[in-house]
Amino acid sequence: MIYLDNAATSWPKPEEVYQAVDSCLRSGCANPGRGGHVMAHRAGRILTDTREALAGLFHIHDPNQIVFTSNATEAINLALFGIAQAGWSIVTTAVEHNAVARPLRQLERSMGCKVHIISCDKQGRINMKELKAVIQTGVDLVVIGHASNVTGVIRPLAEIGQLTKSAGTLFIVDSAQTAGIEDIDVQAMNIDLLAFTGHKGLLGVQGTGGLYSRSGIALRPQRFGGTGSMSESDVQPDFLPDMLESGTPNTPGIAGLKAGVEYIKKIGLAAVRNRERQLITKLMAGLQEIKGISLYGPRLGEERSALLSFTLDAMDSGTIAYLLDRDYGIACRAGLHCAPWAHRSLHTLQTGAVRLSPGYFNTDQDIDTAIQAVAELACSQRRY
Ligand code: ALA
Repeated sequence: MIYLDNAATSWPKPEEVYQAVDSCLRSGCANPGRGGHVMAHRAGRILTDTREALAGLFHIHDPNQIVFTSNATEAINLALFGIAQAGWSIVTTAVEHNAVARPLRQLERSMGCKVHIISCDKQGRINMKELKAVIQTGVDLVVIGHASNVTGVIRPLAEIGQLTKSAGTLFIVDSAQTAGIEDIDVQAMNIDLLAFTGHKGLLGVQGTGGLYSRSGIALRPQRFGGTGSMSESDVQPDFLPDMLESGTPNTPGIAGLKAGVEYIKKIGLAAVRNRERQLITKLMAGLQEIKGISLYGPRLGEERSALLSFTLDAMDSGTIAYLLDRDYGIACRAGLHCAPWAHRSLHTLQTGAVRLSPGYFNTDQDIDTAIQAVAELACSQRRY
């Protein structure tokens, strides 16, 4: 199998991740914070160490400002529903994933919030003039993805964070496509809330993720219950991380996440990113020579994350993905990628697109094979 669906979930994982999950389950997976015995302490240590590893990666001073969630979607929900007040003005962009779009639509319905959607160009780049002007009108919150899961465009977080900081606006970042690949510095970028997932660039397993909130931001819990702390009280603790982490956590998954973060730190974020950039550049260069192909997102030579979406003239995107899988053993994702706003901006809402997303472990040969496969499908497309 040639796996080119890393934007959906990364695969394979480093050997260390498999071993960490296995070892946790076999020898250390008691309930963290819910017992005085050595195995419970060992499990608690896994959570603490993982928080510290993540804090180092994102330049977070206090690891307890990170709470674990089951994915980026849960983290974004916790951030938005935990902070928004009735009637708030919220700004986002026209290429966001449904993980942002749907909670915002719900906030419009349930809390009368007003959502302003900033336009993007054909590459998916934000209209920064419009964003600046809207922020200056005095909005409450800006929420954007670091990179689009459809176009691969990377957003200028530092510049946006400067605008929100100057205006006193809260800034939430969805880093689902970038954590573990792009540099993220919550201090330098003035990020107030950072949602991340564990199973993509961080090379961990599904069911892991988290939310960082800047010290001083009081999020309303969206889930209440046991935390292992203050068990004498039937009132939710008011301190982090316990306040937002009720219920037994995914300790084996978090052990895998720690191993993934440590692996990335060992290789170096820049080395991971550079390798992924090489692969996506090679893929783009090859695909753009194919007659009848339309490529979306930044052009060759422009910065993009390691994914690209394309369509072939007169060939359904689902059929392309099916044939890539069946005839060439290539795994990719076709359709709308849970991002109808992005496809509306690209005018691919009716057709969808095929997305190829290499990861750190892909080889040059994988990319050559993918280019050849798409070229053959393009030649044969009249048959379908
Ligand atoms: N959000 C993931 C994707 O884009 C699942 O495929």
